[in-house]
Amino acid sequence: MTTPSLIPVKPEVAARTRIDSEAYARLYRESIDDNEGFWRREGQRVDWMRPYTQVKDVSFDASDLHIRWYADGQLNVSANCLDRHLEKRGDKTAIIWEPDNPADAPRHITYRQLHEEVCRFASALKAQGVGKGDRVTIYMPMVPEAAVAMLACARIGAMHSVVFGGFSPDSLASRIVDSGSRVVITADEGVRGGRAIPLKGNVDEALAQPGVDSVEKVIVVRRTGGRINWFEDRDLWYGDLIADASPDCPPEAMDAEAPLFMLYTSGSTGKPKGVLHTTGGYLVYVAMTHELVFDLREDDIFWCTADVGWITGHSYVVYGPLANGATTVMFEGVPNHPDVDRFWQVCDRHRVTILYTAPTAIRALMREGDEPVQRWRRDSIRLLGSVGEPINPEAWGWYYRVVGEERCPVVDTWWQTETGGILISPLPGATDLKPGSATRPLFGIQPALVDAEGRILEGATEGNLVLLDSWPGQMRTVYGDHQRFIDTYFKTYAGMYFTGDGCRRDEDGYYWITGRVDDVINVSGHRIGTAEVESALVAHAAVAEAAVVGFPHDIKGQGIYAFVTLTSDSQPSEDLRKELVQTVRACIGPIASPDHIQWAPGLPKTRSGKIMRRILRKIAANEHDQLGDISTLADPGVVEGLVNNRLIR
Ligand code: 6R9
Repeated sequence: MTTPSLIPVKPEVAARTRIDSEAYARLYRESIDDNEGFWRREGQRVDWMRPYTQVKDVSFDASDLHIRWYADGQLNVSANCLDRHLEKRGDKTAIIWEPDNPADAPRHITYRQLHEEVCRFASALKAQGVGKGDRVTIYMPMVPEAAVAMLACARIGAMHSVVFGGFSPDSLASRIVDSGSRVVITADEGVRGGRAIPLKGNVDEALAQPGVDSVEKVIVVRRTGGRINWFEDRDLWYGDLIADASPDCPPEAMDAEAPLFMLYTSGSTGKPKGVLHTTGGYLVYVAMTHELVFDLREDDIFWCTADVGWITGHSYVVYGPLANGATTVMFEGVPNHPDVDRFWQVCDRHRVTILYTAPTAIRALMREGDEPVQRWRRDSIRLLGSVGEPINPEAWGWYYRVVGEERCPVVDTWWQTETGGILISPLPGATDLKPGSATRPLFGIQPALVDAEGRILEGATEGNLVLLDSWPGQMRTVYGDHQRFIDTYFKTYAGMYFTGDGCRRDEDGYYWITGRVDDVINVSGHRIGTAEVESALVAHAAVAEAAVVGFPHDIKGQGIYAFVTLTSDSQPSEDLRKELVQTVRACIGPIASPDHIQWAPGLPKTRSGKIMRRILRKIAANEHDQLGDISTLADPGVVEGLVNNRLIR
C-alpha cells in the first residue's frame, strides 16, 4: 500500500475549521507584516493581573542580545491553567490518568479538584520556605502529582526543573547542583512496563554525592508503597503535607519575564544546559499553538504521550492543554505493555480525540503489524500528531492509513526545547499534507535556510534552519550561563537564531527537516550530546579516547555508535564492552546506552588533532564507500582499519 505524496485538506475537516487555507495565507502575511500587532492580540489569550502595554522588545544581535515579551504585564500561570476555568469548567475533567497496569483504575481529576490540590501543595511548599525565584527539582513518574508539583511551583513563583525519571542519580545530581534546588519532589518508586523504578533511592544516591548540598527537603509521593530509606529531618510525605496544608493559596502576581521553569537539554558540547522559559510569553505561545495546531474543541480528549520530563510533556501534557481548559491524558506506561495494542486500548477506553506521539513509537508499533491496531475501534480519534524527530514517509503512511484509517489528518510538528512550542506544522483545516514534511511555519514565525556562511537561500533549496525573528515562547537564557546562550544560538549566523537542524524547502515552500547538523544525536526523540557519552566512556579507566556518532536506526531513528581506543594495558573483551555500556547507563541513563562499541586502535584525526566525525559517521552508517576526502588526516591508514572492523554490515 502506498500513501499519496500530497494529501489535500479533507472536506469534512475544512467544513468545520476556523482557519482554512485562505485564512492561513492571509493571517500568516499579516502576522509577519505587523508582527507586534499580531502578538499584541494573541497576548489576550491569557488572563493578566496587570495588563501589558509593551509587547515585543527583541534584538538577535549577539552584542546586544535581548528577548522580552509583554514585559510590563503580570500574570500567574497556575491561575491561567486552573482558577480561570473554575466558573465554567469546574466539573470538567482536567486530567485523565491512565496507570501503567490497565487492570488498575484510571483517575479523573476535575479542574476544581486539581485547583484544590495545587493550592494545598503550593501552601505546603510555602510553609517549607519556598518562594519566588527558588528552584525546585521534580523527579517524578507520570502521575498527576507531577503536574500538581509544576503548577504549585508556578503558583508561588518558584522555578521548576523537571528531570526525566529515566536519568541516573549522577545526571540528577549534576542538574540539582546546576539549578541550586532547595527542594526535590519525587515518588517512592515509578512504574513503567510492569517494572518499578527506584526514584527515591536514586534521589538519596544523588544527594549523597559530594558537592550536592543545596537541598533541604525531599518530598515523596507514595506511588507503590515499596520499601525506601527515610531521612527524618529531610524527607516529607506528599500526602501528609497536602492533608495539613491550607486550600487557600492566592496566586503570586509574576512579571511576564519572571522565570517559569528550566529544563536541561543536550547540546553539541559540554554538559546539558538549563533552558530557561519565562512566564508570559511561554504561556501565550503554548496556549496558541495547542489550540491552532490541534484545532482544539471544547469536548476534545487530548492525549500527548510524552513524559513530563521532556519539553513536549511540559507544553502539551500540562501547560498548553490546561491553559486552554482542555482534558489532558497522562499515561504512566509504555506502548508495548502489557501488549503492543496498549495505545489503541487507551484511545478507546478514554475516547481520545487527538493523539500526539513520536515517530519512534509509531515505528515500533508498525513493526507489530496492523492486527493489534485493529483489535480496537479508534473511532473517537479525529487528529494524529507527531513530534520529536523526522518521521519517515513509511511510518507517516502507516500512522495515517492504519491508525487513522485515512480519516484523520497527521500534523508533523517541528520544534525544540528551546522554542517552547511548535513552530512549523500543518494546520489540519488549512494545510495540504505531504508525508514526511512539517509543512509550513505557524503565525508569526519566520524560518529561513542559510548556507555555511549565513547567506539566506531563496526558493526550493537545502540549508541550515534558522529563525529570523523571535516569538513569545522562545527560551530566554541558559540558566546561570547567559554567554553560553548567546554563543550557542546567535553566533553561528549573525542576527539569527540557529536551530542546529538541517532542512530542505520544496517548490511549494514546504519545510522538510533532515535532522541535526551538530553533534547532537536524536535517539527515539531524545537528545543526547556526543560529548556527554564520550565523557562517560573516558571516565572508565580502560578507555584512552572515545568518539561517538549517530547512525540510522530502524526504530529509534538514530542509534549511538561509539569508537573506543583503550589504554595500552587494556585488552578488548566482551566483558569490557558490557562494562562500558554499564558505565554510560550509570553516568547518564539507559537512554544513552551505546548500541555499538567498536574497538578503535586509532581515530581519524586532522593534523591539528580534531577527530573527523564526518568519517566516523560514514563508517557507522556502513557508507564507507562515500568517505570523501581523507587526505587531510594525520594518518589516513587509520580509516581502513576501522572500515574492516566495522560492526554493522
Ligand atoms: C520538541 C522536541 C528538538 C530536535 C530538533 C529536531 C528534532 C523535533 C521534529 C524534529 C523533524 C519534527 N525534531 N520535532 N525533527 N521533524 N517534527 O522534540 O524538542 O527534545 O529539544 O528536540 O528534535 O532535530 O532540533 P527537543
